[in-house]
Amino acid sequence: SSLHDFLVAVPKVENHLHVEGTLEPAMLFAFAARNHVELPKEPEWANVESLKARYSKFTCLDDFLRYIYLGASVLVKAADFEELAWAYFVKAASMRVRHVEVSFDPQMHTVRGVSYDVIVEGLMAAKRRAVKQLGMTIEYIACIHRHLPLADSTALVDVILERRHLTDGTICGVGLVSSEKPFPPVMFADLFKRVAPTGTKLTAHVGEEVGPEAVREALQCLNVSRVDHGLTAAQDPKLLEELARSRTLLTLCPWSNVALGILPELSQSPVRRFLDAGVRFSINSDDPAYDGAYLQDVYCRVQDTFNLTLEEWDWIVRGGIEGSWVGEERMKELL
Ligand code: ES4
Ligand code: ZN
Repeated sequence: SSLHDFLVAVPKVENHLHVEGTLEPAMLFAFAARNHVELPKEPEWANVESLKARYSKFTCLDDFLRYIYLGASVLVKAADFEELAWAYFVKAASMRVRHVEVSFDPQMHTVRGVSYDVIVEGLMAAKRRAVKQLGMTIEYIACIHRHLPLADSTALVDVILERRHLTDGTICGVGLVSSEKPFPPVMFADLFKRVAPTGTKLTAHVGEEVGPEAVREALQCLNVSRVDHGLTAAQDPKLLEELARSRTLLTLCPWSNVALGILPELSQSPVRRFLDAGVRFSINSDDPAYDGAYLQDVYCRVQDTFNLTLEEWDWIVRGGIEGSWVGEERMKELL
């Protein structure tokens, strides 16, 4: 369409991107070899092509999570995290992404003996390079894993607070990720209350597989200022009204929803409903190496499916910028 050139050229922000979700199979196998990490023996792990073929058949969030966990097992040294994040930043810059809010999953690595400090060392090195060499801005969001014992998440928050990473610019926000189904937001209310006084930004993955009640619960019990996915909010007109009134950003990942089997096809994404309700949302890639689409692809697929107008895209791109966690000066540059 005529908007294709615009969607390539427009400066972008990405509010919802997991650094572990940018691990391409080729890099996965290379890291496994150099770190002597054993991968599963199943035939789907034979090579890049067989693994990619399996990624194209995810059946649900938990099915995907099994693969991102296995993939992450090859990340061992600070240099691995640096190389992973740097490769993504280079790709993002080529898609005219000017600012990224990068989620990372400390517990995905600490559970297998990689220290929090090693992860952060690598990620911060990549950030310094991207700021200097690519002129991007980057903020990190540390995500708590809902499926692990609460004591494990408490220990993570202890370390983050001890390092003063929420106040020294290392980490900008705290999020909540992994299996949504048996782990309601209220379970993490006390933990979120502990980090809130630092002024850190708060978000949570909700309404991806669970209904609008999970979105309400995250807003009420966790006091999040943003909602990751929030897909099922579309089922609740009153909630949509509240989200529109409070200008809460939903970080939609429409292609991820299709890739994980949460939506049968892209046309089922409630993009139109959110636009009509005046809800602020952005379009994001989530886990592009696993979902098979980077931000530029997602923008184009959404356009091919919904044929949005320039005004509608302006609302979406502007929403991501105005809902982003950057200072006033940087926001003016991005707008
Ligand atoms: C996720 Cl733990 C984790 N990592 C990456 N993407 C996710 N989506 C939901 N949970
Ligand atoms: Zn996500």
